Amino acid sequence: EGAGSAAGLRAAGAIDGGRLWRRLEALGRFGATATGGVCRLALSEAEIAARRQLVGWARDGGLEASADAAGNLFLELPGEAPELAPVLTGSHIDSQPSGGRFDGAYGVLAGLEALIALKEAGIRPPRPLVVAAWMNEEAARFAPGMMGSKAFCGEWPLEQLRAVADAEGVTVGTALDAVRAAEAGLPERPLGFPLAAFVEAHIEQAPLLDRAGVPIGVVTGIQGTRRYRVTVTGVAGHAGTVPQAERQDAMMAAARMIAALDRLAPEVPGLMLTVGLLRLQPNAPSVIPREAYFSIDIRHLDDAGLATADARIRAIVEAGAAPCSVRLEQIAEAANLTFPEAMQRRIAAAAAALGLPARHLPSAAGHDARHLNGVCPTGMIFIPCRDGISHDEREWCRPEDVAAGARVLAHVLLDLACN
Ligand code: HGY
Ligand code: MN
Ligand code: MN
Ligand code: MN
Repeated sequence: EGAGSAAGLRAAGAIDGGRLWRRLEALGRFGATATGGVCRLALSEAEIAARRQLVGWARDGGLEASADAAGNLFLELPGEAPELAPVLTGSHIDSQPSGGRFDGAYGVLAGLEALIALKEAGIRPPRPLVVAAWMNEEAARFAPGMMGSKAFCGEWPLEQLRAVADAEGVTVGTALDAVRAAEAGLPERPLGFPLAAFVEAHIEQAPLLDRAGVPIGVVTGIQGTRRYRVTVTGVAGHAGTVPQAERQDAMMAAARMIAALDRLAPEVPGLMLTVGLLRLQPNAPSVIPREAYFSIDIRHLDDAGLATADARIRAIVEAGAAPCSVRLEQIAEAANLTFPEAMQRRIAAAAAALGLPARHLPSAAGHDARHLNGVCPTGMIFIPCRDGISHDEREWCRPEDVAAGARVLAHVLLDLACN
């Protein structure tokens, strides 16, 4: 499989693991927190500065940079036959508010390293090779997440994307215009262009590879998910004077619902259920809350499990509302997906060609590859992260795994770019 595999070995051999590791550390300084993590929210000043650094590294390495109207950033190694559809790799550089320096950034920097290594090895494949840094994968500032890749794949109109606002009322459109102004010299690409294939390298964000001591994951698919927002509306009042029996306390109604959701999770085997965001209005200790707003994030490796949980969640929210009122809004839904066997085989063959142990596994976390899988042959390469910890400042990887994943990526990209 893969006409380019001899050259693929050369490309993998050209990977400079030390440079990749130093760039992961350097990118981690954009939005660095005082306690060793990263807070680099989508379209924030920190992300704009990080994008500028990526463009600088790409241009120093002889690549071309561009961006599209959805704020996706592209770094390109031109091919011998520029009219051919490119092979795309990449991930995201926006983070959770208390994230780590590997989630997302690894896939962008491993892709950059692969393209620069190819250039340095004097390898110029027929197809162009492009690295994407997708806009707003994490949904930490603007919800839902994976906005940039969703718009790129034609699943979301740009106007709708631009209208989404963050908790301060700043819209994606306003933030995108600020990024555009900061990147005035960057050529613009059309929103969405034909692709030969997409491969995303990412940390596993779960402990299977790390515990098994296996450096490469051949990702078989992505777990299904549904995301909700619940708004409970009560009546504000003085904490000391409103008799308990007369209260319409939005916090206590939300607490009843969340306690019932906590009991639901073990009743649906395989269900992952998270209430990660809770906002009270007016959020003052001596005022009975008039509004409680919270998130529900469910995941399940079986679509039927998601449907069962969905029905139970709706019943729980209704049952817990009185004497307040409640509105449940589903903001995202994505079924379980399986990546094409041919892409899985290519990744497994590349790991084997490089003498790297590999394990097939599904992704429990969501990724932009979900959307790309709808428009072109798509695959993912995992590397281990320590104890599977992610979406937390303790996220960490071994330098040898970081380099190994980039070598497999370079091999796969070249194979794809030669076909
Ligand atoms: O939530 C997710 O699964 C993704 O990592 N943002
Ligand atoms: Mn990620
Ligand atoms: Mn993430
Ligand atoms: Mn008072």
